[in-house]
Amino acid sequence: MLNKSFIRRLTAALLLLVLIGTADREARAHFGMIIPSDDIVDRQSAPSVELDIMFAHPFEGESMEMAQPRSFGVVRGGRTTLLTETLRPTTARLVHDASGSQSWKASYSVKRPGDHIFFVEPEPYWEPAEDSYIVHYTKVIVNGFGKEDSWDSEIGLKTEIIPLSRPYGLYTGNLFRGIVHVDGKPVPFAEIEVEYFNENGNLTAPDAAFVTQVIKADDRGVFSYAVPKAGWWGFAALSTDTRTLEHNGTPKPVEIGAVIWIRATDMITTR
Ligand SMILES: [Cu+2]
Repeated sequence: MLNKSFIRRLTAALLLLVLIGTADREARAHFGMIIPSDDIVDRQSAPSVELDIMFAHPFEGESMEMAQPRSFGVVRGGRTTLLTETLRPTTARLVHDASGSQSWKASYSVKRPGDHIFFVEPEPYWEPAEDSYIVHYTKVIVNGFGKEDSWDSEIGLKTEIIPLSRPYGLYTGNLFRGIVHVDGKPVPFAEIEVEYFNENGNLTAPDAAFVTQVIKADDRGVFSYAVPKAGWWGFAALSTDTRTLEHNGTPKPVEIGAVIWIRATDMITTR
């Protein structure tokens, strides 16, 4: 027969496991994602760009439910075109998703030369593990037909990473630099989480610490990161909004993230 103290110790041990499990979940980084089918559109490639929009843990290959975004659009030549109506719901099935989560898809036909800055503003996502809402203002830049005119422009998101390195046509190993803004002003010593989109799930982190790389901006809000592998990389600069949002009648903090996705490509040996 089980005695009481054994049951008490067992309960305590189980509780501890649950707590460790929760802490582990909290530590994992969320990323708003916009992954285009290509970062460069030229005469050889298809003029239509397919964009996958989701909310996920990119390295671990797990997605979260994403409500219909508040806005989705593209800025080209200083003009904003809202494309929210073109979003189609789909189911993200990342490699470690137990079941698929709602995500979004769009296709955009690139007609004119120039830099196309795609952006998405999601609905606030309630994260019970962090007792906080999360809003990731996410962007990606696709170049059209070689005209490099505005990849470094600020498009006026609440919080935004403005690239200081051209964010396409990057080689593996390049140093990517950017500046973090909130309300149009630099954020000194901003914290930036960096994660690789482990799309096929064939990469394993040697330790949990490798999943999300963490860097800090300098006193002017400028950060840099040497990209170690070909593929898509996400940078999320995180701040706490001055506003709060109610959850079940209680005001809760809102984590705002400025997210940018870039792609690194290996050099090609022709012979
Ligand atoms: Cu999550």
